[in-house]
Amino acid sequence: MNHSGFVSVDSTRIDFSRAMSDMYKHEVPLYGTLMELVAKTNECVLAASPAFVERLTVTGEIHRLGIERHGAIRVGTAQELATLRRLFAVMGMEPVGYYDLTPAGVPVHATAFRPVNEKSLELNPFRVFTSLLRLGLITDEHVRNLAQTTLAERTIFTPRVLELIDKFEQQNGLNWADSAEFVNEALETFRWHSNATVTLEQYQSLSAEHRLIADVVAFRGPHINHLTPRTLDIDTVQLKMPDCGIVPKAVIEGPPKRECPILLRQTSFKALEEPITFKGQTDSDLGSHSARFGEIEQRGVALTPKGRALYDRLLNTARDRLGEFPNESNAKRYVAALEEAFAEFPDSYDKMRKQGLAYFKYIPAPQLNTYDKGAVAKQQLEALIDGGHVRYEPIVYEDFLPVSAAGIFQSNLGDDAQSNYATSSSQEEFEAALGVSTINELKLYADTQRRSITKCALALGIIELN
Ligand code: OOG
Ligand code: NI
Repeated sequence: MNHSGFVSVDSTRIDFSRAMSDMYKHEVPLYGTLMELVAKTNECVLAASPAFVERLTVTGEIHRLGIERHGAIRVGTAQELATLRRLFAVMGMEPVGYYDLTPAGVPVHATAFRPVNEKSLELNPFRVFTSLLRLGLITDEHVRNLAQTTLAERTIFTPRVLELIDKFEQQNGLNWADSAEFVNEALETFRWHSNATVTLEQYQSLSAEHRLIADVVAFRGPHINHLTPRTLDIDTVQLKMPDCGIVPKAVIEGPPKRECPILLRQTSFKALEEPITFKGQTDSDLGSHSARFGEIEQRGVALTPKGRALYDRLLNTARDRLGEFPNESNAKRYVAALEEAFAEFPDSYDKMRKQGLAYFKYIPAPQLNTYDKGAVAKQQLEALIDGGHVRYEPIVYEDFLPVSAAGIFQSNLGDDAQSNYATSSSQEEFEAALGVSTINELKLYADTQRRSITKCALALGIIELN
């Protein structure tokens, strides 16, 4: 609590992410099983590598290991998205990044609401990948009208949460009791509803246009569709899922396995088929819908624009070589193509740093005090690193990857959900709906790196360091 009597936005986010996790584990027990497998695997990795434990301790990450890293929702209107922005702001989560999934055949564009500063990320990195359906891409006029009128009739927020958002904005904070009430009320928006707002026939026509459209339009709200814990060994978890009765998607998205992980690798279990009562039906054995799944992620170092361009080029090379979307039947070939293509990406932090491919945080080393500061003052960063007076750690990538995200969507929607949209990306349209611009994620990493260099300079008594 700060001097104004308000709780910090971080503490509201911590409470919310815990409440969301409890709700999801209760709603989707298989997700709880996945969490246990992840926790066990993480323990094994830590037990086998004290050096790794030390690194995670230095960067403060050891404390946030067991916390889910992200969840995802999909909404249907600009109004819903704009209000979600205000709701997430109460928890210190801001829209970072713009992701267009349309080129990959999924008619949405998205952002991730997440904490932006280092301290907040360390306290709780929870973020929500939030997609907005692009209704304009629905070519069938009847279906488009049905989607629009159905969405216009729903309110995905409780009246009380809207009052509390107003109060937060007016006061610039919430007290403890309001924050607790906010968490409970906000949770309602993300709850699962087994009653659809449309008839089975309407559901089928929405679904025939794209399964995602049915998922967004046919329900009272944007149910959380997955939560994602962090694993330290994604390959092992992927391999062991079937032993625990979990069916994983065919391939791990993102870069191949490496010594020094980059960006983000993700995999998920297939969405569950769940019973639904459609409008006009009296029992639940007449219909079903699949939307909810569990995902895991393993994060590596954030890449600079140069590193990202190299990543994109190598990923495209691997995909071109495969010649089709990765799936069960070509999974082995895809992994081989990825490994072959990524042999070109330097696999050491030292090389990535020297070639300007990734972002790092610089830390003054303890032996600093024994050094003659007058002499240091004239030195540059590289010399200080070589001399052991400054060390560096990779800055973890906190964002998402559009090709990977499309792969996660796709595997949970079924292969028949592939569409081709002849359209260009529309960041302006998305930001107009959101009501603000999205934050450029690359700038955040560059700022973190720059701040760490400034801190080193201060500790060393140097005016400028480059
Ligand atoms: C979101 C899929 C994207 C990720 O981790 O890349 C995502 C969705 O299925 O709604 O969560
Ligand atoms: Ni995800």
